[in-house]
Amino acid sequence: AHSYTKYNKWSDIQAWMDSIAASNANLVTKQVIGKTYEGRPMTVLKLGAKGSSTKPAIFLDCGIHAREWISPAFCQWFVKEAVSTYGSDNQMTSLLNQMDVFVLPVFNIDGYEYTHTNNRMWRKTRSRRSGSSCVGADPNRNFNAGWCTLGASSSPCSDTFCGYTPESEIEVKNVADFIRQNKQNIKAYLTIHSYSQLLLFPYSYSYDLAADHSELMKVAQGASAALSSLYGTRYTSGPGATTIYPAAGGSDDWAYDLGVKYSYTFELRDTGRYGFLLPESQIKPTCEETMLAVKYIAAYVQKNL
Ligand code: 0X9
Ligand code: ZN
Ligand code: ZN
Repeated sequence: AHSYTKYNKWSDIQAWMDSIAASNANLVTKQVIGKTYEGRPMTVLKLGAKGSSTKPAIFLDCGIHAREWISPAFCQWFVKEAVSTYGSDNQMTSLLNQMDVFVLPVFNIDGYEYTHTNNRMWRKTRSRRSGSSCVGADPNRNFNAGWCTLGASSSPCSDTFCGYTPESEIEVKNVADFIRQNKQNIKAYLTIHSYSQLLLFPYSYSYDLAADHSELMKVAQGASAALSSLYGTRYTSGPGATTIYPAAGGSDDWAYDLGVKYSYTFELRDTGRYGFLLPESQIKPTCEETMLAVKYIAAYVQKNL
């Protein structure tokens, strides 16, 4: 059964999406953006007050990497908070009146399922190709942004395999197509990973500073301060290449170069004590503090439309 304070398996997340969309029809629409390699439906929940025409939007995804279980937990938490505080929380109400938030709760569903059934530490997709017995590519090395030039491997057996071509992974292609189709409206791209407590922004495929570096840094520092205000969790902000490591083919750099200025990668708790195996007791505090950072960025984007 589904619980916001447990790590839910895919079938429970699927049932939860049906149920939260059905019981909040004024605010939530389900949209399938394609299927995974193994045929699972990639479902985006569009959150926003209905009625008016197309609104500016934020795209939020979770679960690009299969073993980072706190990430899908956050997307579920975000949807819960959105529907339960719309109409009472002034910021959430104003946000969803003026903007839409597209939430993809699990990007790499096949990999996520595999971590529940076979190998808890799996990272990649589950695609296969004749010629190699190794399975999957790293979805966050498969976007068309300096693809496979830096911090990625061209070996199919590596955990950071960049894939055979940019967007060779169907999950990456589906998300990239969706963002391209909606790029006029999408003002921010937020992607949730773990772990290390970092708030990263472009670039990771290059040491060059982004054209919007100062503004991206200012917003990241504001968001980190908001996050820390709840329990004192410390975050570091900065461009990916120098703050974590150089690595090409990531979704954040790709979205930014497409024209989505506010492009951020979160690396949630912790800093390594539990790593990917973050205890379920930390789901609630992690999600509550992360909400403050995401809402900070959303408010900034909304104010600067
Ligand atoms: O290496 C990654 O893809 C991310 N770290 S993780 O431990 N979750 O795998 C960091 C991504 C930063 N952005 C880019 N490299 N574009
Ligand atoms: Zn990751
Ligand atoms: Zn809350």
